[in-house]
Amino acid sequence: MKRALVTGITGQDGAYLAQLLLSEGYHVFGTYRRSSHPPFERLEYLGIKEQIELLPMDLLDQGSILRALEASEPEEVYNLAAQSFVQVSFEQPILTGNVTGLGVARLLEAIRQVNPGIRFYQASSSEMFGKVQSIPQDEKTPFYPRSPYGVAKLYSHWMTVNYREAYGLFACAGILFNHESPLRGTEFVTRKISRAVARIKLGLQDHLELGNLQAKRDWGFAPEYVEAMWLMLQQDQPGDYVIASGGTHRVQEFVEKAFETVGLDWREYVVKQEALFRPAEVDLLVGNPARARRDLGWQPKTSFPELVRIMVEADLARAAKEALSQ
Ligand code: NAP
Ligand code: G4F
Repeated sequence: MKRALVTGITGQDGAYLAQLLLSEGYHVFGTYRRSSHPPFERLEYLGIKEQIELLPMDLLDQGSILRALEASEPEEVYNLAAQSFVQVSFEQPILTGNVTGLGVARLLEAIRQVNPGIRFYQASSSEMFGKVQSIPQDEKTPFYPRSPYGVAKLYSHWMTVNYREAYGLFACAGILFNHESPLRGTEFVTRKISRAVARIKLGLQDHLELGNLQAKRDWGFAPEYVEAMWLMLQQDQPGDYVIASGGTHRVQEFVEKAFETVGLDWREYVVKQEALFRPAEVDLLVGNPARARRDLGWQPKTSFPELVRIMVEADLARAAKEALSQ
């Protein structure tokens, strides 16, 4: 039985990746942070919590990283842990740099010390392209991050490349474009929208406050994107890959489609809120996943309208339960 350690298993991607690894017959270890309330909601939603061996670990604490590696003795480590919310990175840039940037250096050092034969996946981000230097973006596009989060991800990306080149680690960076699902955090724009649409439809909420509706994102479906992470670590050689849908849509299009799904006109409910605009914005992201298609045999399957529908329907089911409990 192969052994994998997933950091950030309590997040959206961690939950879906754990599900995939279990289905591939892995012994799955996952790390969590101490919290005043249990953070395992997503693993419970997928019905897999009991099949995972959970270990306490914080990317800010080197000792806890070493202990998690020693306890799990993994062949593969997937680093999904991060302060991952761009908006918060403007408010907490130092923390974001420490967790999302330096945290990866801590983990790479620990792997080098404990077992340099471990295969390592780093969750790099299309946010590193920021003010994009070409359209579409691929593995050769120069980076120009526009947020403390993007800058931190760029540091951890290059550390991953550097540990591969300097020490021969089997280290891969997946440069993933935005991927969403019913398990997306409610602070990210797609889930904020799908949740609000469902709650408005059922009379639990009367409006939705949003910032920049003109930004364009390349949105895909998260369960498909974690397959690409796994595929990267199954190759003969390590490498870096752009994972994207290849399409791009304005935030406003997501809003329109989501309200359309429940037969409402978005203009009657959406309120523009200046405070939700970012100090520096990423205006346009659209990725070219040709290398992943060629080398990994990976390609996206879920279309943009399907993604919106999946998310709104899941939130309608949640809102119906909420309405019943009131
Ligand atoms: P997410 O839902 O925000 O999950 C982040 C995970 O990191 C959570 O499990 C969180 O734990 C954990 N974490 C936060 N700070 C930590 C710390 N100091 N030590 C240890 N764990 C910590 O993010 P996601 O959407 O699943 O994304 C997974 C990874 O891919 C992240 O690195 C993200 O930056 C990157 N990424 C995401 C996308 C996307 O569109 N989703 C695109 C590109 C890259 P708690 O549950 O305790 O908060
Ligand atoms: O959903 P978002 O917060 O995602 P963002 O900033 O693109 O970051 C996500 O994708 C990255 C990959 O490119 C990941 F690395 C990162 O971890 C995260 O998963 O915002 C999307 C867009 C932005 O342009 C934002 O300004 O939506 C715009 N937006 C407009 N109103 C809003 C809102 N974003 C949020 N979160 N909340 C709003 O009310």
